[in-house]
Amino acid sequence: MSQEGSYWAIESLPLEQLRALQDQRLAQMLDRIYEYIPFYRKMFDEAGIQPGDIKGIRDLHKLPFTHKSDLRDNYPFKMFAVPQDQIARIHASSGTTGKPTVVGYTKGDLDIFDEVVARSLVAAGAKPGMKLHNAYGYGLFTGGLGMHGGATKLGMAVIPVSGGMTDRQLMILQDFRPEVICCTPSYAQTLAAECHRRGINPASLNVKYAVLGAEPWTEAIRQQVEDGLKVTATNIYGLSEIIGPGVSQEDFEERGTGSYIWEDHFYPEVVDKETGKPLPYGEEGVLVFTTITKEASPLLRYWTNDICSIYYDPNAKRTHIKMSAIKGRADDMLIIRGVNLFYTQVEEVIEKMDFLSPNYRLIVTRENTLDEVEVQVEVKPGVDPYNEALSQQLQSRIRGTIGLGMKISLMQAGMVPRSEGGKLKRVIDQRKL
Ligand code: DLL
Repeated sequence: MSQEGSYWAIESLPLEQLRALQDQRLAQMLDRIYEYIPFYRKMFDEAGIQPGDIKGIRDLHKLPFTHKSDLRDNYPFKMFAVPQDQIARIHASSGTTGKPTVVGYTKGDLDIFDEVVARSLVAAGAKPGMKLHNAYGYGLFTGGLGMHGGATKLGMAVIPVSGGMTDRQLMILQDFRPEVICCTPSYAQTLAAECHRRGINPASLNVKYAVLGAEPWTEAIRQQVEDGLKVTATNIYGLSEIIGPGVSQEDFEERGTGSYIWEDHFYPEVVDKETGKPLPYGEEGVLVFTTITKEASPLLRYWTNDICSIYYDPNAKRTHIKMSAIKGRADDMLIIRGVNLFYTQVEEVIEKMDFLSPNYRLIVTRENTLDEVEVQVEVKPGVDPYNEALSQQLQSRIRGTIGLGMKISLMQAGMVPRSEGGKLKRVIDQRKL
């Protein structure tokens, strides 16, 4: 069987067999973490539970969550479940405060990483023999090396460009003629805008597929990238703690219907943000993952803080569960004058107004005790940014849908900072400075 064929076998496994596989993998994982990770042994003992009491995935909800703070408390290597000499690679994700979160990989874990990224690339439209322009950063960040390994495994040629240096990226896109590009959605916007500015006809490039992730994005950004680079753009999701990119991926023929979670490796739950109770399929809450195959850094019920829903799609090609696009992170939620706000809500309003581009940012300030949000957003070419009526239109639409008054600053193209390659900061919260 070809490699793609063997992926298909697992991705189309009937649900009953998938559950049996998950149950078996979970049992082995629980035994391992109880035996080798003191943090988990203590957690089980304190809860009065033995690994054998958990009969399968259906009992997972009886166990406590693991939080990012637990990883920090066990910094750097105390959550590893294997001896140091079996560690083949170490990645780390830098938080906004304090020490980074450290993740170890055995050789076996790297094989899983390669496999899930290769499967994601196939779902995104890539094929062996194609070239991948990899503009995710190489380094401790999992994006660059993660995509690299998966593409190599699939039989692609990797161009390890890494992030930044847009001039060089454009030259490589033109001269090396890769069929697939991967980068953050905001950087794909930058590349599309630069092509336009320099008069490079995107149809003259050879790129057909864009695999975009590492930050939230919307259908408006998809449209902008697909039109601007003449590609089919899909969403790739992941986080270092669980493995890196390749935890879930959208199929290029099922765009907009959610991303498949590779649940033979990462078992997902969505739980209530306040109570931690599992929510029914389709309801929005915090995404939680249990890694059922990882050796070095296995995690039980890891609280990702990402907000989305999970559901089985009856029209899907594969049997695996899907997740909706991430709305934001629970800790990214802004509280403005008592109203909860995700920046993606403002983005959804912006994308419905045909005089605006999806290049925007929010500046949050506090005057005495009053929170203020300024929406800086670029108008489309040919639109007058000083047109008061347009500002007012946006302002009243935001007030009507979100329930908050915001200051509107319409801007000319190029005024809102662009991604230089990494994750783009859409919110500048000056209250915290
Ligand atoms: O961002 C891994 C990755 C690399 C994913 C390349 C996709 C592509 P971290 O740096 O640990 O890992 O950040 C993980 O980024 O919890 C989400 O909040 C956010 N995130 C990642 N992918 C998406 C996505 C990588 N497709 C954190 N949509 C996660 C929305 C995303 N948010």
